[in-house]
Amino acid sequence: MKKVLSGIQPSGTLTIGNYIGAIKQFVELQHEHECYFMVVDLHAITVPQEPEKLREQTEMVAALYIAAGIDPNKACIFAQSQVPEHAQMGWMMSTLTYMGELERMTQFKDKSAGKASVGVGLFVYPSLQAADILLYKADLVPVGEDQKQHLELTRDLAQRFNQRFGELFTLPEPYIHQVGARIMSLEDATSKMSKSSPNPGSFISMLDEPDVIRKKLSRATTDSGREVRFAPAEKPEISNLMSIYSHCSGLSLAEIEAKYEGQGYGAFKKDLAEQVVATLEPIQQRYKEVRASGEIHEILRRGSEKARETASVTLRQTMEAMGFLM
Ligand code: ATP
Ligand code: LTN
Repeated sequence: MKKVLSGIQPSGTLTIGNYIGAIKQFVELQHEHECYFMVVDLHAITVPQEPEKLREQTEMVAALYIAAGIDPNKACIFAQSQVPEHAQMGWMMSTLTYMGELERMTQFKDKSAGKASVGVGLFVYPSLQAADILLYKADLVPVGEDQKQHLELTRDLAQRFNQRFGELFTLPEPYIHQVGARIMSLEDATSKMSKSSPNPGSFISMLDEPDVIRKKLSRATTDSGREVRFAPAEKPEISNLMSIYSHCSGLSLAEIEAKYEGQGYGAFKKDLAEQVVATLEPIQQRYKEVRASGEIHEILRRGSEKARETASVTLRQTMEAMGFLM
């Protein structure tokens, strides 16, 4: 059975981009693979977080995993900080990473741009991500397009380790959907939809009320013209909305084009809003039930116990190979 691992930062309320780019794949993969899905709270603090909010958001991400259909009895759901091996392995990986490699990371460049002071944690973020993946010797890592570069670094580090200290790590493969791997902002189709954007009109949160979803989508920018056609270079805004439509409805892009032929953007956007509402409403309902059940802490505790069984063995193998006293 192949091993699957991924994580989402508790840095805000998850967006439909996180759902389409990541969680939807998690749900599909859990049936035939050994899965580990983390809430990467150690990664979230690479930009300032308020302590109370961080706690709340960590529980929220875990509850959204379950509400979206991840079964905690099938997949291991845990918070990264509750498995201390991640921080330890992160240090090992940072000593194998070159400054130049981290300087080239576009996520670092984007998140540090224009900031007066940038934390060191944001810079070494990808080394910790490599540690997350290698601790479980994961084969597949379901992520959105923006994470491809971090996955390439993870493979390079695994290979570097194996060459220097002996074969230990599996080289993980990114698992990225063709459509919807990069959902763009509703206000600016040149930037990625992001949960930590200060501008709520730019994203649809997984917990937005139906009327908020309708309003945000009716205001979403669309390129001039009226033809509903998938052409990302030429019509980035409508193509982005079509990707969301396709994921929520199950229709292919060609089927959507045929359905709205000659109808203009108005009808399309209205139906899109209903598709998104129909996708998120049942998740929101289950989310309320999961939060009310008070079971999240126990699920995360069990998850971290199970994760540590694997992570502690790999950390030991790693440290032994590197020459630490055992
Ligand atoms: P932040 O804005 O706090 O940096 P984010 O919204 O970009 O966060 P992450 O926690 O960094 O989300 O990402 C979690 C997962 O969701 C990753 O696999 C990432 O690739 C995916 N993802 C995030 N945003 C999008 C998007 N707009 N389209 C597709 N996938 C996305
Ligand atoms: N960097 C990822 C989050 C992340 C992750 C991981 C994803 C941290 N560790 C391990 C896959 C596997 C992001 O989404 N920004």
